[in-house]
Amino acid sequence: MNPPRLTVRGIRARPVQVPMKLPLGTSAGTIRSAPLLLVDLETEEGVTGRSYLFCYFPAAAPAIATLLGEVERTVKGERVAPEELWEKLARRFKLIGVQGIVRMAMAGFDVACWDALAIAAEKPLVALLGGEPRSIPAYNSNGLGLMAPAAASDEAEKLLESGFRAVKLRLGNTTLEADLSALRAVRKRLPEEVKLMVDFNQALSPEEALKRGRAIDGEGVFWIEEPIRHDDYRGCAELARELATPVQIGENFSLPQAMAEALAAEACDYVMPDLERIGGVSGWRRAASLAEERGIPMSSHLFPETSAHLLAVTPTCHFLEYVDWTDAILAEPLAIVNGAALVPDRPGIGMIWDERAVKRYAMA
Ligand code: SMN
Ligand code: MG
Repeated sequence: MNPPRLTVRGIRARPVQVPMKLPLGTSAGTIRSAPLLLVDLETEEGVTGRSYLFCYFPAAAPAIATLLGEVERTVKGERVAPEELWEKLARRFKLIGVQGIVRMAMAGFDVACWDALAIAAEKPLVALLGGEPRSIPAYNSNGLGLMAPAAASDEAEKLLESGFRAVKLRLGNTTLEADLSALRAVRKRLPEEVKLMVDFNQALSPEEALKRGRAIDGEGVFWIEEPIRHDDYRGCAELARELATPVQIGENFSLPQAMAEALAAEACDYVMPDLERIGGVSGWRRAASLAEERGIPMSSHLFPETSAHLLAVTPTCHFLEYVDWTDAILAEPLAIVNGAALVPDRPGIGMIWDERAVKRYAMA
């Protein structure tokens, strides 16, 4: 890798709230529109790097934008060298802690740095990282929240329309019986070869998770995601040992260190780091090495545009989580063909904002 020389000029952060076609009902609450923070890294050389953050709550977007102001003050005039700038920012934020929304702001800046470097090199990000554009198996993670069995099975069938061969159902209803009815209705409606993942979003106690997990074993589920508190690695390890269905965790790994601890505890069968929590492209690359060392299949959480490039150079690449939330604000949204995401052969990550849409969805 011989990245071109670029200098940080400034960072622009714009909060938008993009409507979601299907609401996402999780055991921890329902999300009906996506609060995003669009990040533009401007360089003295005229190249702009882009990324976005998913803020979960609208109120978090302006808070993260404020933190990006502090990032800008810390790195203005510096050479765009993402790993070195991560270290510099980690020193700047040591007292408050590189966690939560501070870490998200740092990750958003890191991803924009990598995008700028790839654009300046006139290569897709995947090529800057030593790979080449290819297609990545994806599952459709839109919708399919907590809902009654009949509605869930109708929605699951619709999710296959664009050629997907895998979907994810959210569970964690008040009773095991309700979870089983939703699961069975969806499983019955889907062709046998279609993979069905389930996600509890940390809803269960370890005892309840063992009980529900055992009931789910044998129901044709591809993975059980976050059944219990995300950082109870001992509890996760027991579930991974006891259950026949693979246990998936990782969207809440905070930086590669947390993933290293989880893997050392044998907390899961699969991992799915999240770009803004693992530490951007720089954090992802370290996470991918950890997964490779242990031979653990690695998927992504949200951010399908950047994750597609990263999974293409991840040795244990498993599944891309596909959500369509950015379709409305991107000039060229991520393409899905036969249930796989196509890594675009454009410079950088390949995200150009549709400025009219950005204006339309600007947060009040
Ligand atoms: C999820 C929950 C909340 C927001 C986005 C995504 C979910 C997932 O855990 O894995 O898709
Ligand atoms: Mg999840």
